[in-house]
Amino acid sequence: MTTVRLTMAQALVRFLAAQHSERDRVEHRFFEGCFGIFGHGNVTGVGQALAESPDLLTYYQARNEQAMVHTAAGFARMRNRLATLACTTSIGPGATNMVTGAAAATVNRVPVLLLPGDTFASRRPDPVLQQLEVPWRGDVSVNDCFQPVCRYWDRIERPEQLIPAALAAMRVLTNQAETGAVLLALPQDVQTEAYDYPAEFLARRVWHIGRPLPEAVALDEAVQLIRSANRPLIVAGGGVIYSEATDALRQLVRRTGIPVCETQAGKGSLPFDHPGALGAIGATGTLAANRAAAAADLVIGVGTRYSDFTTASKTAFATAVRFININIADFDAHKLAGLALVGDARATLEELDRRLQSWAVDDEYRRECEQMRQQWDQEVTRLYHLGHGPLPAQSEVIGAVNDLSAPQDVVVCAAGSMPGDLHKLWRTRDAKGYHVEYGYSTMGYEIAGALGVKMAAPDREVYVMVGDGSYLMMAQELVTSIQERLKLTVVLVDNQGFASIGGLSRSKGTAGFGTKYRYRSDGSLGDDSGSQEEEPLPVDLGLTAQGMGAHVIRARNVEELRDALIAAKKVERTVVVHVVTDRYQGVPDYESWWDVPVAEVSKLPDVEKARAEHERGSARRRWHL
Ligand SMILES: Cc1ncc(C[n+]2csc(CCOP(=O)(O)OP(=O)(O)O)c2C)c(N)n1
Ligand SMILES: [Mg+2]
Repeated sequence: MTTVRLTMAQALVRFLAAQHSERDRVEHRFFEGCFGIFGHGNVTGVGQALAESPDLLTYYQARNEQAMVHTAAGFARMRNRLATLACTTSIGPGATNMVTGAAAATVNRVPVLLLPGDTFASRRPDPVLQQLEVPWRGDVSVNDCFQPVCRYWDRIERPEQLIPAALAAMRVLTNQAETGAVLLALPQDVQTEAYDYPAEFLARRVWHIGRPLPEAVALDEAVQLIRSANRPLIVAGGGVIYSEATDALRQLVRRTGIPVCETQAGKGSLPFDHPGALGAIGATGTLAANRAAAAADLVIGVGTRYSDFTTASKTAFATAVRFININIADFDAHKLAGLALVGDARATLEELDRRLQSWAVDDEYRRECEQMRQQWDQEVTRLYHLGHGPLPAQSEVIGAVNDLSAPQDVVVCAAGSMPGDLHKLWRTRDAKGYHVEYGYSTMGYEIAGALGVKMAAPDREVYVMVGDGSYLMMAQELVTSIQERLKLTVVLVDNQGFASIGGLSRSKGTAGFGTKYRYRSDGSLGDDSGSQEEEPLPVDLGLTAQGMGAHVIRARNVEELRDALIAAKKVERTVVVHVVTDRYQGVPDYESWWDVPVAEVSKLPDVEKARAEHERGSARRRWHL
C-alpha cells in the first residue's frame, strides 16, 4: 500500500481538496476554499498546511469567526448544498465564536465544515492559554459545547483518527437528510504530528447525491388522497429549491391547477406572477395564501420543516385537513401526522404528476385562486407606492429595490421586520433570487451570508437588506468584501433601533420597552411609545460603513433611494445605501397569528388586554394528530 508521510493538518487539507459531490451526473468540487482566523491552535497546524499548498485550497481571511460560518452557509445554500467552504479557527474564543454560525447552519440544514483548534491532546502544558479547565472531567474543552448544534462532531486525538473521522464528516455533509454543521476539533499538537497516510485516503473521491423515490404504497395512497381532495394546496419549502425541483413543480401545477404557497426558504419555488402562485404562507403570509390555507382540505408539504411561521403557530389550517409530506428527511416527512413520502422532491413531484394522469382541480377553484393572486398583487403594488412621508415606509424601500434589481439578482436578509415584509412583498423572479435566513433568523447573518452568496454566484448582483440593529451586530465583513473584491449592494434600513421587537412589545402591552436607539435627557431608559422626550443618539452608521471601505450613498426619500440604487450599479466595490425609514409604518398581518406568550398576571392594564387577546388566538391552535 502506498503511503504519504504528512502531518495530520496537511493530510486534512489534501483530503478536503480531493472531495467532490455529484448529482445528476454533474460533479462539483465540494470545498471551494477555507475561511479562517489564525491564532495558537491553528496557525502552525492547518495554517502551515494551507500556506504550504495554496494550490489545494484557497484561504480567505475573515474578521469574525461567526461571520465566516455564515459566509460558508450562504455559499452552500446558494450552491444548493452541493458545495461549501471550510472554516478554521484558533482554540478558545476563536472556536466558540462559531457556535451561533453552527446552530444557524444546522437549523437551516446547510452543510458547513468547522475546524476549530483544540487544547493539547497530550495535556502536558495544561492549562494552555484560553483553555477551559473542568475539574471533574479531563477530556472536555470548549469545543464540546458544539455538540447539540452539529450533525457530526469528532475530536482527532491521534493523526490516524483523521481517516475515519473525515470520511464520517463527508457522509453527513453530503447527506441531504442529515446535513448541517459538521465539526472536527483539532488538538493543536496532533495537527502537527506526522503519519503515513494511505494514498487512497487522499485520492479524488466523489460523493453521490441521489434522488430516491418514496415507497410505491405511500405514493399510491398519496395519489388517492389528492384525487379525492377538493381544495388541495402545496406548501413549497426550501427542499424544492435545493432539489432543483422548480420545473417539476411548475409542470405539476400547470397541469393539475393545485395552487402553491411558499415558506421563507421555499420562496422562489414559483415566480411571483405564475397563475398558481399564492405567495408567502403563515405568520408572514399573504392574504391569498392564508385564505387558501384556512380552506384547504389537503396540504402537500414539499421540503418544509413546518416552522411556527409557516403554520402560523398551528392556526393556519383547518382541523380536518390532511397532510402529505414530501421530504428527504424522515423526521420532517412525519410532521403534523402527515402521510410521509420520504424521498427527493424533484423525483417525487415528477412521479406524482405521472401517477395523477389527467386529474386536475375544479376550474372554479383554479379561478378563485388566480383571482386571489391578482388581488394580492394589487396590494403589493399599493404597498410599494404608499407615498408615505416625510420618512419613507419600509415597503417602499422593498419596492424600489425590487424594481431596480434584475430578475437573476439575489436579495439577502435574516432578522428584524424586513424578513416578514420581504416574504410578503418581494416579487421573486428566479428560484435563487431570494435568500432569507429565517430558520435561525440570526442578526448579523446579512452581510456575512451575502458574501457567501456572492462567492457562489459572482455573476449576480447581491442586495443585502440589513436593519440598523443587525448592522451594528455584525458589519465588519464589509471589510472582507472589500478585501476579496466581492461587491455587495447593502441597503442599510435605519429605523433607529429594533423596530420589529418594539412593535411586538407594543402589541403585547409593554410599550416597546428597551428597543429604541434613543436616550432621554434625564438618563432613564426610554420605551418605544413615542411619548417621551427623546434625543437621537449621536451616531452615524453611514460613516462607519465608509470607514470600513464601502462606497456610501445616503437617501432621504424613495426618489433618492432609486437614484442611489442606479448609481450603485456603476460602483465596482461594495456600496452601502443608508436610508432612514419610518419606524412606525409597518406592513400589516393578513389573517395570521404568531404564538408569543403574554404574562398571565400583570400590573399593566395593556398587558392584561394583550393576554386576553392571546388567549383568543390560542383557542385557534390545533394539534393535527
Ligand atoms: C443574534 C440575535 N439576537 C437577537 C435577536 C432578536 N431580534 C430579532 S429582530 C431584532 C431587532 C432587529 O433590529 P433591526 O436589525 O434594526 O431590524 P428592525 O427590527 O428595526 O426591522 C432582535 C433584537 C435575533 N434575531 N438575533
Ligand atoms: Mg431597526
